[in-house]
Amino acid sequence: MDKTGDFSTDMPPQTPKKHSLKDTKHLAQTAQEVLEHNDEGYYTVPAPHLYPHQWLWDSCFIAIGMRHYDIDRAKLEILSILRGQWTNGMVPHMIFNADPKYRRDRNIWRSWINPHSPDDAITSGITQPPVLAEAVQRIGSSMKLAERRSWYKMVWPALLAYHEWLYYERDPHNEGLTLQIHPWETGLDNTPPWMHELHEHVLPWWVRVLRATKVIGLVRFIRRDTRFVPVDQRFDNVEALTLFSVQRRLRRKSYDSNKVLNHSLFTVEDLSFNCILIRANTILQEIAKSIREEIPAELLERFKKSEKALEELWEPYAQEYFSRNFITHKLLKQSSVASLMPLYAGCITKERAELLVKTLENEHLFGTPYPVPTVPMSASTFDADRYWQGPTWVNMNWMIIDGLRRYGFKDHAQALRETTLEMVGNGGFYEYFNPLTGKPLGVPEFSWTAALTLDLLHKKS
Ligand code: 9WN
Repeated sequence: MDKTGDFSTDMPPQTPKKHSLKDTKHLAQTAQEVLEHNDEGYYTVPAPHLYPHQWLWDSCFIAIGMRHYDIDRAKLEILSILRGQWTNGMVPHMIFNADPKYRRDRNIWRSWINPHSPDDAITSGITQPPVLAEAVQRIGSSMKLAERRSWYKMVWPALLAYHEWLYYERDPHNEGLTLQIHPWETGLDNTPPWMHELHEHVLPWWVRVLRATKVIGLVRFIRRDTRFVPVDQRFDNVEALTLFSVQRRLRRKSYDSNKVLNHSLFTVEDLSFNCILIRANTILQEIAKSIREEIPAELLERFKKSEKALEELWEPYAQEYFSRNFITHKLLKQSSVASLMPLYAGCITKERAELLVKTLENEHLFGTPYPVPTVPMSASTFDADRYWQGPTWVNMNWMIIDGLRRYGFKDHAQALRETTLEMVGNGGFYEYFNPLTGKPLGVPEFSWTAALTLDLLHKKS
């Protein structure tokens, strides 16, 4: 256990301090300009240069912001994700730009080797956190009733097929928790529990050999990300190479889950992913109700089971939820922001939610000056500048704010909303931020930072 903070008192969560915000109109206007600049016509890239393709959860967050100024364009953002849906229901984490100059990127995945991949889009072979239902509903909530219903009806078959795929393909033992086969599926790429598993189970021999030499340092010259972002803000080279070797293994198995699961210890029931799925299940049921659609009883049973199974991820000694290795069933006790995501899932008790809120207040854990750090401060893996190993990301804040609100922690939600807006207002629409200083990190003009800022600005205090 790498956590030492004290949050086990019986005191109720305290009212957090507030921050003031100036010139919100200007912030909203520049956020919209970022989104317009990154707009490819029918989908939006996460950021110019570094991310020239479409990503699943990015587009969902982008649509949530866009609906405030162009509802039709927000709908199109979702429909453009669905053009990549596989015939088995999977919604891929990336759809590649068709420009000939990105041939190399498309060839890395070669989605066409799987018979379920679509004919007219080249995609990755894995998924990403299922924020799709959330985006569909947020767009719907900005519409009048009749229009909303026809929107829901339009996307319903795709949404249902996606949730069916998530359960029938990714919960093969009917445990209630879906498994993920690559950290890219969680969207939290180098998050400590996954990096721990990577070092334990999948470091290839040739990467070990390279690691022992100076040659490993040269890897940064073949990486795209380090052309745009300082190397100390990204994966280390060993991890980056290993992730590509894991991706190649998935490709060799044609992205067929049965084959992938054979002899692989690198499969995790990821806490954050499953919390997002639990929330999406609730929303799916609300959408179904409003258009009088039936969710198959067997699937509904699976939804219920997920909420119960989440409790298996609670570790009473650490007082924390963790991800779990799918094969060994061992909890992965490396702390990360995922431990707060049960707030977003919405199915834990209010008492449990209070315990999590105390970790948000604790300055040794998640209560940094610019919260929420993606790794708590007291963890040995905390690195304030490195990608998902410390920096604050606006999408995680957005989901935590939403969870806090639904649990009735209105002041905490409001305070986090304000520090998030202040951080972006001071630093710009960057990919992530140093949680201690608010310094902007990663690439500028990052679409979901802009989109979710717009959304937070629209929320009433
Ligand atoms: C790999 C696009 C994506 C985000 C992820 C983020 C990063 C990709 C990368 O960028 O992942 O999918 O190149 O590292 O970790 O959350 O969706 O913005």
